[in-house]
Amino acid sequence: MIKSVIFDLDGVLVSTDELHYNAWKKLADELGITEFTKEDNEKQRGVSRMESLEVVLSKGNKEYSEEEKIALADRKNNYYIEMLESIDESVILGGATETLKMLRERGIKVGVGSASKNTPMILAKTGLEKYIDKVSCGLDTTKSKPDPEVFVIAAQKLETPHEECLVVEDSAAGIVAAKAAGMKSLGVGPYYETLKADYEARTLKAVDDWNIVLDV
Ligand code: B16
Ligand code: MG
Repeated sequence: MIKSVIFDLDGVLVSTDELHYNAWKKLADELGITEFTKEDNEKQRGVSRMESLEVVLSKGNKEYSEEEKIALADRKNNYYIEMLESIDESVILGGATETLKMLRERGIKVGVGSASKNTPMILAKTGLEKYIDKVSCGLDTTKSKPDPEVFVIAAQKLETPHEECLVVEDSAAGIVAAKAAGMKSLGVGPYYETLKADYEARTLKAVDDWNIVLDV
């Protein structure tokens, strides 16, 4: 039986992907990269900030040093944080709050396992933090998904054996990471049918039977 559920953040509990896109687009425009599109933004789903920067730079033809790349990623993050200042509960995805409340009522622990270093700010701004027991995010990790590190740290904090953890993810890299950690997975989001998760649903609201997913 599942004792802890570990949620990815962006694309699962909240929809901040549009803000990420706008911040990267602003940086791309400043660098004279006009080819960066929403389609490229899909490749940034669930991947780290530095890997996301590479997606943007691959659309231009200039080489940057490591130092310059760090400065560019910082610049984008400042734009993103500025945008995060004005978010509220309206960015919470359908069914997320209800699902977190339902898990609480069932006595199941709730964790977050996200690549984002801005996780604490997003959880505070949306008010979701009151439903979360433990957070593992980009501030805790040295490796990004598909490495299982972020979920392994979440399970440690939740004090739950891996086989009793369920990971909820919207990215293929996240599902690979969950499997590598020996955890069950639920794939959601626009690509849920292609993620190869143990269970799948378009959104958290669309999960048919939580008893099956939670192995009750
Ligand atoms: P930050 P998740 C991921 O969040 C985003 O999907 C991805 O687009 C972003 O690059 C990554 O966080 C890092 O975010 O720049 O805020 O540290 O899906 O893992 O919750
Ligand atoms: Mg995600």
